[in-house]
Amino acid sequence: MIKFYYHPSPNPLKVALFLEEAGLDYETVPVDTRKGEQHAPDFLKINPNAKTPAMTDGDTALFDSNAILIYLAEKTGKFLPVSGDENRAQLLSWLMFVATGIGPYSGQCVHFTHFAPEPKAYAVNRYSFEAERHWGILDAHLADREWMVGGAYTIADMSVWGWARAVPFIIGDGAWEKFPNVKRHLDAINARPAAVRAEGLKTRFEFKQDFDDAAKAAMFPQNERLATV
Ligand SMILES: N[C@@H](CCC(=O)N[C@@H](CS)C(=O)NCC(=O)O)C(=O)O
Repeated sequence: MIKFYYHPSPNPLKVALFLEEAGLDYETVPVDTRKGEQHAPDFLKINPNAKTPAMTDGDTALFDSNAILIYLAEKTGKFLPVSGDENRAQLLSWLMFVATGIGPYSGQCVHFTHFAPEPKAYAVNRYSFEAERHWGILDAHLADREWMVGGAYTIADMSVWGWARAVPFIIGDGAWEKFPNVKRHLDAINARPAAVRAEGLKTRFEFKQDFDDAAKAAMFPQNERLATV
């Protein structure tokens, strides 16, 4: 039985979508990152990086959303072109573009725009510029195609979906006027029953909502050093 370590945020949502699309049997284990559960010793044995998502499949443990998507796609033979297919090279390129560009720049943009202390103008400018640039590349790519790669719905689309849901929070006012093709792609996936079920997972658990000092200490452990500088 697959155990899926989950928090209702962009990277875990990609994996929830795959599990639902593929109809796999799985147990959801909530990891409340605002309570610091990502730092628990038992969780660190599965993901030493102390982030969600993570997964166990029998004796196999794995972490990082895009690694999990590839693993599940290979395990099931779904949503990933076979080795040697030209579309597989394209898919891996776009998947890594989301993993190393869309995700980190969007995450840092949110951090500096919404949570960092002043002064932050330089950091906000850098990360909002890079987040917009990355979403602009995706928007242009989606302008003349329905799905990310090869005319079929794949794990590249699922990976984009995890973050696309948060675009208004990342980019701010007028986000969807800037990225209409990303919005069309998001709406198409949102309309899928598996996406509705993946989004609905959060209603099964009570995650901490307060972003109080304890939550900030759990999620931004670097701030501890500021007190001593
Ligand atoms: N590269 C990782 C990033 C994982 C990540 O940043 N997860 C966030 C949720 S989207 C998290 O668990 N944050 C809690 C923390 O930073 O303490 C992946 O794609 O899985």
